[in-house]
Amino acid sequence: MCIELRDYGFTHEEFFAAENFLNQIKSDNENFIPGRVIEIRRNMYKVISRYGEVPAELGGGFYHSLRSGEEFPVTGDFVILKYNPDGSSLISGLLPRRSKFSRTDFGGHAEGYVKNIREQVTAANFDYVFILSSLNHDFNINRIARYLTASWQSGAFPVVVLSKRDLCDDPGSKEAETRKIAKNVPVISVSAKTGDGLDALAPFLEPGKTIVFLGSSGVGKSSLLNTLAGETVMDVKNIRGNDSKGRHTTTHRQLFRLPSGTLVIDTPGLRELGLWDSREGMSLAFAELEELFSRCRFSDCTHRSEPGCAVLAALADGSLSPEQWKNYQIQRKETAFVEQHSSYLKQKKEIQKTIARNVRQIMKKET
Ligand SMILES: Nc1nc2c(ncn2[C@@H]2O[C@H](COP(=O)(O)OP(=O)(O)OP(=O)(O)O)[C@@H](O)[C@H]2O)c(=O)[nH]1
Ligand SMILES: [Mg+2]
Repeated sequence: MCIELRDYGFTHEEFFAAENFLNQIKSDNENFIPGRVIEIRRNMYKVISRYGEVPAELGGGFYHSLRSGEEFPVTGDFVILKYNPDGSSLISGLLPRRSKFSRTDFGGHAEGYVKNIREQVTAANFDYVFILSSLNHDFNINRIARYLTASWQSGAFPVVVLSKRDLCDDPGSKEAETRKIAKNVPVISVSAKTGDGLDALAPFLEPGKTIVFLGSSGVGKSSLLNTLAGETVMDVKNIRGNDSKGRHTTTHRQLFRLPSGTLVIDTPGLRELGLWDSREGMSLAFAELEELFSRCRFSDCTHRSEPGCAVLAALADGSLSPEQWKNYQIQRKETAFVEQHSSYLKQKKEIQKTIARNVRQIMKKET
């Protein structure tokens, strides 16, 4: 079997990154080939390569580079394989990611205090994030707002997909409510069951582009994938009747190629989305709100009671909703907390300080 990796989203960028990697390890061994991770179960990887789908595991050299700060590959990652035609191939390197979706892993949360919180990368190298939220009783605007921040931070473009349109009498009002918090983002309501609204997704279903489906359990991520694929590629289970919650049917992330040539990463529903490093994502998600800050009379305005406060004025004239202001404050607090408690982000800050210092030195020399 001969597969064109290009059909799996392998762009020129990744091609050159792969060449670069092979130059660095000084290998012209033709068994070193690029591939894309399409599924991970425990420690076993499934990687699509020019030889089709191959089973793979992490090579010893890769573990070595993990110690120096390299990350574990996730679904969607482009990797370098040491190809073994007779068994498991070895993943020897991870190519740079052009986007990644991260959440906070509170794994170190013990006895009431936080030991160490870490980044958990969910998926990589996608062009669009479909944030799915269902139009049934589980509709939750604050949750969409959190997903928007994390999606902007990922480096890809968010699209809000309101699912189960057939179960909602007035999808228009929910769409309008969502648009208020999802500025500059397409908001599309669809039904995977009847096919209603799916046409509006067409502009994003481009060949070679990758879309990651995110959202709580039971919102219909796998159902939408099945409908777009035209066949059942993922299991789907009924939600609970009493509270519309899902049953965590999908248990691991998987990448599929649709008949249109679009790649889709289906993910398990997240119980909660702890925001990771999200400062830039917040600035994009709340661009209009943050723009207000520059219009306050006092530069250190706390937006509580000061005269000439643009935020209070926007709240008073209705151009800023109290919910959105509350969302902003909660997310800002959470982001600050993560910044304080994560060693990675402390390092990032240190690097930023060094960069700023270097820039100042250069400026001094030039003047
Ligand atoms: N009426 C209706 N039901 C839907 C629609 N889409 C999904 N469902 C139902 O919602 C339930 C959950 O769907 P899934 O596709 O398994 O949801 P999921 O988001 O993949 O859930 P997890 O894998 O647990 O994260 C199933 O009973 C589906 O049949 C829709 O458009 N209309
Ligand atoms: Mg699913």
